[in-house]
Amino acid sequence: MKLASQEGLVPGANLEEKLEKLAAWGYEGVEFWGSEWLLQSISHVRSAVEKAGLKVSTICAGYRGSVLDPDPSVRKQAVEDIKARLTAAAELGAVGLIFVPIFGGPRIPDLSPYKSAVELEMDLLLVVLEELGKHAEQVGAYLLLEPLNRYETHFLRRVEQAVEICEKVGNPYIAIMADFFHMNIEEASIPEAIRKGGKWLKHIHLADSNRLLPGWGHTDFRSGFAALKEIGFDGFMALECSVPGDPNETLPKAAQYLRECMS
Ligand code: LER
Ligand code: MN
Repeated sequence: MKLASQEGLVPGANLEEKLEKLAAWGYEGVEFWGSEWLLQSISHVRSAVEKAGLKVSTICAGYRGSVLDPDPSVRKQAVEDIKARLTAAAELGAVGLIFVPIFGGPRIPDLSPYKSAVELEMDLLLVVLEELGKHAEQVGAYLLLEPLNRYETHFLRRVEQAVEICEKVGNPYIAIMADFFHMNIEEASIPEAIRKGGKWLKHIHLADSNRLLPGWGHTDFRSGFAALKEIGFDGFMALECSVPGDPNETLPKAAQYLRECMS
């Protein structure tokens, strides 16, 4: 298990300074937001990351549109943007692209008694994932389904549901990332959710119960990390949270705390 942080959490005048600090504090990877800037800066980012002795763990979202929108042009935009970010992830040597199927409520109408909005969304998602999975496989980067919590989505909230989707699609490049903050709200047991995620789990987001840095809330990271060890997870766990206090002190302290929880 390797520690990473989202780039936006790290203080510094430029990318090089941020990466240098992360490496000095004991982080091994960095996660980038999937911005247009990132897509235009592949070689700069690759050399800066290499120079710091880090790896790009993942690209987090950043695509426009939505694959579950009723407007075909909005869906097309999402599919094109997601493919571009999967390609960028492969070029950066990252594990893959983090993908949330839909934020908020349904946008597709309820057609019951034929099919409810959620049933229609699931049908549509499976078709879209087949196409995205082919691209992911071709470039060699995972598309990582991220379950959120009930306050952020009506749709995909538990790791077990994501496993069902992966099994239905049947392409190993459609996989899962689990976020401790969302699991803390939605899962009856975080270790059990991780065990169910098993081989499909390729990335982790770290935040405590209050979405502050790990160690500033009451989530039990030890039992979660023990379950990750049990399933043989050897990927990155990236910080995605608010950083209290002076990040120059609290980011290294969080890394130390997380290493203690892993041992
Ligand atoms: C949103 O709450 C979240 O956890 C992000 O990783 C989604 O891109
Ligand atoms: Mn997350």
